[in-house]
Amino acid sequence: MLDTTKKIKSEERAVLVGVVHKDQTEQQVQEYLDELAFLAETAGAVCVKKFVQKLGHPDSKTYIGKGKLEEIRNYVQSRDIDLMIFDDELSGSQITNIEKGSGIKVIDRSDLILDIFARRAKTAQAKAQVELAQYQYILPRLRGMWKHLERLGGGIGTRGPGETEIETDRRIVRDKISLLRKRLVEIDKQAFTQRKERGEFIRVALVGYTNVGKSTIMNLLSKSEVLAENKLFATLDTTTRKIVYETTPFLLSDTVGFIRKLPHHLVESFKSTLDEVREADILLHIVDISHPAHEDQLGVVNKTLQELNAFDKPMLTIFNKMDLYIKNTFDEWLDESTKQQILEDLKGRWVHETAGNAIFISALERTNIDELRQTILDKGRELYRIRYPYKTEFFY
Ligand SMILES: Nc1nc2c(ncn2[C@@H]2O[C@H](COP(=O)(O)OP(=O)(O)OP(=O)(O)O)[C@@H](O)[C@H]2O)c(=O)[nH]1
Ligand SMILES: [Mg+2]
Repeated sequence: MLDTTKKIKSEERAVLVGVVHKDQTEQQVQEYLDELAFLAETAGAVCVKKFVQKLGHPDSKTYIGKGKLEEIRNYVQSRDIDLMIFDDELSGSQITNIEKGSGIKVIDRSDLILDIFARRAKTAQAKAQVELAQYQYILPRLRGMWKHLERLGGGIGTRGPGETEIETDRRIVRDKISLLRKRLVEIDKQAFTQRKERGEFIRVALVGYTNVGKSTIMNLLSKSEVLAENKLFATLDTTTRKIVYETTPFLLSDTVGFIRKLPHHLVESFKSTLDEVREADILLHIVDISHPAHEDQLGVVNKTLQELNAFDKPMLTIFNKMDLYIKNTFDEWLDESTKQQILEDLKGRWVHETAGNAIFISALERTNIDELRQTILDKGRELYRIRYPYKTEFFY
């Protein structure tokens, strides 16, 4: 009946579909599709082509217009394509209609992200969180997923045997959801007790868009070996390590990355993993300065932090991948003083926008890491002094 297992098989050939809405530019949508392609590749698919359509209003039945759907159908049928991936969220009936119109499997961005999370989840907590989000995603789409309903013909779909089966499925899904919620409450209780035992440590959390270098920085600062790779959502579970800088102990946590249009249910169900962010004393917001959309990414992260009620904490913004930025921006003809000027302007702008709380590093080339450590230490000590004035002597 219900299938929450992998949607994408390895090496499946996919086409991507994006819509330019009223308030968007074509270039923006192309960037979104680049990110969608990265997501699809992370899930094991091979992206063959991107289709874009400008639309005032998405079609209620097929999301894109009939002509576009026809064009895509002609393309996929002659080229052995397995899968169509939409950048926007689709309803259950839209998925069914597009599948009928194209003859191939259709998924949307949320579904793809859930699929990646499901593959990446290792711990019991992460698995339960992803499963919960998957069932919540499925619940309003059950009707569309019941393909055999089509055979019942028009007008009958709201009653008869199909409806009973949908109701049965809905009940099963609701039961699953409440079971998973209960399981997560239990896991949360244990995690809460563990976190309480951490006492007076200053807690620092690495946050940021996915693939910006959080785990690489975690490894650098804490000598741990968290998986860091050039794929989206390499990290799902929070890892926490104790680090001591000049006798001041900190707890440093590496957390799951954010992305634009993160399925709402996923944020909801990952709230407990993100407790580490909510309960942190200091946030290290990592930004990949070499990414063309880094400003958008920074905005997405700040918005997600607001949703988590974690935006009002002391924050240091770390602009990472400076090596790549320099490589991408400067060509060999540019003279040294112009390069310096460009770098100073860039840094000046961000130092201003973050009220002085910005730092520029390359985790890969280990540039400016000592300065980063010193800044974390200064901020940590400042907090410790405010919080435990009577104990401060111990550290100095
Ligand atoms: N050029 C360059 N690459 C970097 C730098 N820091 C990290 N990377 C690379 O960026 C990729 C992502 O790094 P991760 O540390 O896994 O990023 P993350 O933010 O933990 O990513 P997720 O856990 O997937 O959200 C890896 O291939 C790193 O080697 C840097 O300073 N320069
Ligand atoms: Mg990571």
